[in-house]
Amino acid sequence: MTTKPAGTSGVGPSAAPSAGEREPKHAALRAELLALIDDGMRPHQPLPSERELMQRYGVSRMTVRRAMERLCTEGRVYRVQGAGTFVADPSTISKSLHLTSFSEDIRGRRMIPGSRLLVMERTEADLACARDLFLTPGTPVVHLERLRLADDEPMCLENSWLPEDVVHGLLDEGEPPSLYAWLDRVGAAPVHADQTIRATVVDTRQAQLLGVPAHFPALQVERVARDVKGRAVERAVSLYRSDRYDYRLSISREPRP
Ligand code: 16G
Repeated sequence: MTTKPAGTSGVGPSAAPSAGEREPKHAALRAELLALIDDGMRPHQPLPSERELMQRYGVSRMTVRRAMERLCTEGRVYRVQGAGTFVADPSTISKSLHLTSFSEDIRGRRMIPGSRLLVMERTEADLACARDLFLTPGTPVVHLERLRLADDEPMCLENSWLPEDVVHGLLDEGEPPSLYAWLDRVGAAPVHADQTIRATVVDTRQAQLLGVPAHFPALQVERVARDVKGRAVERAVSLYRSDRYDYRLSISREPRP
């Protein structure tokens, strides 16, 4: 572990300017903290407090918060209100309240995201799709069903429906490695989503695809994602293996009036 005395600027050797380019301090601190975690910290072990990190690395509270925020989004640490920040369990992918893609979640865990394409077709919006995507039933939509993999291991079975007029070109181009990166490229990146999370069990087909016994417990997440213009660009139903995923929520009590 590399530290700097309090009061000096920078967070370690990684913060040193290289070839004229200077890494932002929060990015350098994030790298330092990752090294600290990978260097032998155990899941659920507390990280040093904000104040301790400020002193140890000679950085501002804002820098510590930005680095922690990033690690939280990447699922490497989790926060417990009033208790601190803890090392996440690497055998579980923790989804936070940040809008992230599957690829980002998996890369954040230093695994390689992948997909097995099961369905990619033009179809017509059924009632659920029409309701969520604000379309008239029967409007053309593109349906994707993908088995999502991390280091080639099945993690999640994902169905997405997208209005065809938002994603024209997608069917011709073929399955993108990351749907959200593709949407970003065509100016329809999701920036807001409404989600419903429920417990369920998998049926025989889902069990086979996910590599678990039939009736294995799963988390089903329904997401309606909107782009910056407020257009509903995706309705998705993601079925996560319950042994590999959890959701972490940071909640607080509203001050009484
Ligand atoms: C996430 C989204 C899913 C989206 C996918 C895109 C949830 C509950 N679902 O899995 O709606 O289609 O990411 O991932 O988070 P990609 O960009 O890697 O294809």
